[in-house]
Amino acid sequence: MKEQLAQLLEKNNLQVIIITDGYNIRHLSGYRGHTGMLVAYGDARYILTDSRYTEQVEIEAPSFSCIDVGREGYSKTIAGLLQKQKASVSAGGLTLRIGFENKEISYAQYQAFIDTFAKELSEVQVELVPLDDAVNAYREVKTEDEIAKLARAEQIGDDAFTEIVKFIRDNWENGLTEQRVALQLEYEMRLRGAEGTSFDTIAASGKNSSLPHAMPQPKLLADGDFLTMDFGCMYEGYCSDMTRTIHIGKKVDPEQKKVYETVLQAQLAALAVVKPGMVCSDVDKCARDIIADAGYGDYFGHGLGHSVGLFIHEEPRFSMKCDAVLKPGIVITVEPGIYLPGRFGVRIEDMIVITEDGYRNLAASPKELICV
Ligand SMILES: [Mn+2]
Repeated sequence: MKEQLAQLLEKNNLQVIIITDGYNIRHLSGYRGHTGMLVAYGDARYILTDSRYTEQVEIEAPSFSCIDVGREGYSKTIAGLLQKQKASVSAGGLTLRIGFENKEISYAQYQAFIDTFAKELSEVQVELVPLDDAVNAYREVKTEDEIAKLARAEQIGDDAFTEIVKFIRDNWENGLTEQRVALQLEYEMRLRGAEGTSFDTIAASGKNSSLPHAMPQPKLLADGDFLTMDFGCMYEGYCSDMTRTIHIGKKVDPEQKKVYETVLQAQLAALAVVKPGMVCSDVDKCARDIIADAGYGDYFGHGLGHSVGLFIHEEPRFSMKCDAVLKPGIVITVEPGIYLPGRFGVRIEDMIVITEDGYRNLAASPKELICV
């Protein structure tokens, strides 16, 4: 199959493409530094960066030529490269169509492109062409190698969860804060080879658990609390994501039990319909209907899930408005929740990979309610 950059140039009828999104640069070239731009035209492939990263580019993206933009800056360096390209297109009286990542670059950077190209390439017509999601689309279906890294990242999360349950069981009665739980989770993941977290770790107990994206507080875990832990790590640049809600103390009140069971049934029902060909919004609806039927429809506001890869939130998503169709190789979360304001919340999340005939769950941690 043709190289993705060549496809992007051809499909979008571009003479030049400028990639500014760090994850897309990594995907297309291998370069992991987040400072730089990728520029491609014809057979030319460049990574532009500054002196801090030039050696890294040579190691990670050996098939690209590295240019240190130095004091000249990005726009002028690109204009300099395009002088050659200009000669070949202007002969035919064409417009130089330059694809750029309109959803990613800043207004200031866009303005710098416009001004610099107008000045430095004044003899040709330059057209900046927004790429929208054209590059991201290539990241939706993961390769075997990417799936292996995502699976390893999720496994590190599973192992950290096993450890954290023991840690909480042994320590909560002597005083354990949400912040301490978050720290311990991160420590356990790092200990197992994680490069870092894939997002800010959530450890939310009692009333705080009704906030889907709560920040860990110096609040002590208390008897009767639900504790929601949503966490993930980076492994070789790939993210993991999982959530488990456990109960502090042995006495679960009937409504806590009902909410937990409803979220679990919603998650299992969604998983049961997941396979290639399913429309994402239909999978979301499957979980949402169960939560609504139990009377909690107003308390599940977010989407059912999101894809995961180099970045923690990718497309497609399990949401009411996503009409994408599932394909083998998509790695996506399934994470219904119910959040009762001022009271408590529950979320259960697995990360799965779509296979030829269904899915494989990359998370292995138990989902029956754990009471510590
Ligand atoms: Mn998630």
